[in-house]
Amino acid sequence: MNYFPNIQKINYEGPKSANPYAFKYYNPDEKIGGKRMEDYLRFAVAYWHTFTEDLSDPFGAGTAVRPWDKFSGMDLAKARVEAAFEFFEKLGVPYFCFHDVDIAPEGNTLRETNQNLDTIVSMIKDYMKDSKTKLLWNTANNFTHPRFIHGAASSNNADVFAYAAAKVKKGLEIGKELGGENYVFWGGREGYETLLNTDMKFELDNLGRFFQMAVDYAREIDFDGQFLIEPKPKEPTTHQYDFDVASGYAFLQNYNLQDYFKFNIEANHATLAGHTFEHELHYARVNNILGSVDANQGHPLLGWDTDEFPTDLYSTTLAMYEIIKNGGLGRGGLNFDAKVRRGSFETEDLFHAHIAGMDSFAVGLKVAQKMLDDQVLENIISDRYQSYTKGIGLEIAEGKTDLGQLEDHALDLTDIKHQSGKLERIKATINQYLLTAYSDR
Ligand code: XUL
Ligand code: CO
Repeated sequence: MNYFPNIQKINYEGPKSANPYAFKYYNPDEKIGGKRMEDYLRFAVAYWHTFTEDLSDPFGAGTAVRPWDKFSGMDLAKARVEAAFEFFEKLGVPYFCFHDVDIAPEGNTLRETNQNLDTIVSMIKDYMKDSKTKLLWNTANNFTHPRFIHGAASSNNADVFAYAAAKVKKGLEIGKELGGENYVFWGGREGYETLLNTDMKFELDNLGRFFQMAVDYAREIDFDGQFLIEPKPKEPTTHQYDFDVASGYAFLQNYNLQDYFKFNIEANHATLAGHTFEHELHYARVNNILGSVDANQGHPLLGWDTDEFPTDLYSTTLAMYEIIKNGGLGRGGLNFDAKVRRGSFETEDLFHAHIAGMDSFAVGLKVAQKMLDDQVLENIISDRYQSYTKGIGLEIAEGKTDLGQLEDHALDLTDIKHQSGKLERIKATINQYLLTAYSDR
């Protein structure tokens, strides 16, 4: 069956193309920094936003018009698989991601749910044989169903802890079956609403035990996907335990799990935490725990997770700067955890949205690489810290000083010289790089 009959394969046509169904900047075979763009960016389509999402919001019903809407139950799940692989093929995307509930309907028992999953997973596996699109990661949805009302691994109810653990067990088996490169934990309900009825220490200990069991089971079944924690500070719970990368890293270290996990960093989650996207990427990079990225953007005027497709070139440039400095994302990728707006309800909008996102990150990659080649920020930063390259500064940096020695240095200091941070000049330079990266065409 042909779900997108009016759309042919999306090709690169260059910045002057007026064809809405062409890439203007994403050129998979173009080499940037010695690597093919496709291999650098490792884009993934998020099953939930592209094939399951109906675009409903808290005030209104879904608006999405999708050619698979006429089906229901397992027929719908199968139609979505067919549509998904046609979409991947036409977009030429190397990866996809899903939650268990995205690909198959839940049954009355977990046993039934797992049977549904088995049917769809074997169908996906068949489709993957003839497709270049691979599984970037899968995950268990331990947040939507009402059973997770008080959390999953952090629930006060032991039956729910067991249910969530069983779903992760199945998820790891599916990840292994489909050759998933990573396995994600986003703790949707792993947090709390009020301390008035919460034993935080016990919930955190349980969360630690839960992750340890997942690590042990992956080892038992020989699943070698990279484990990723996806931090988010709030929504749906008021206080999420994995608030941001720094708090997630502290948690992992507390429970001796730091060797088994990296982080899946989502732009909109970063801004919800009061950080920039690049802050989270940078923090993870310098601690060697940058695993993968959920590529989207929030709305600057709205304080929740709007999951918009990334189109802000300034942000994609600074994000790609971090990713290049990280030496790429390894087994990770750029997953479009992004949904079209409620008003963009036509099927074709799914293509426009992904083209926009892929082009935006391609621009980011190219501009960031040029800036790195010219050592723009590196020179600014090394100049800014030059006081640590000689004299007392060098001794501090080499760990050779103590408070007494520093007091000797400081007691009679009267003339401390500063240099300007030059932020405006730096931003003007970045604008120049952004505007000239394609001027040679
Ligand atoms: C929710 C979110 C999830 C995770 C996977 O904000 O980002 O879709 O990416 O569970
Ligand atoms: Co996400």
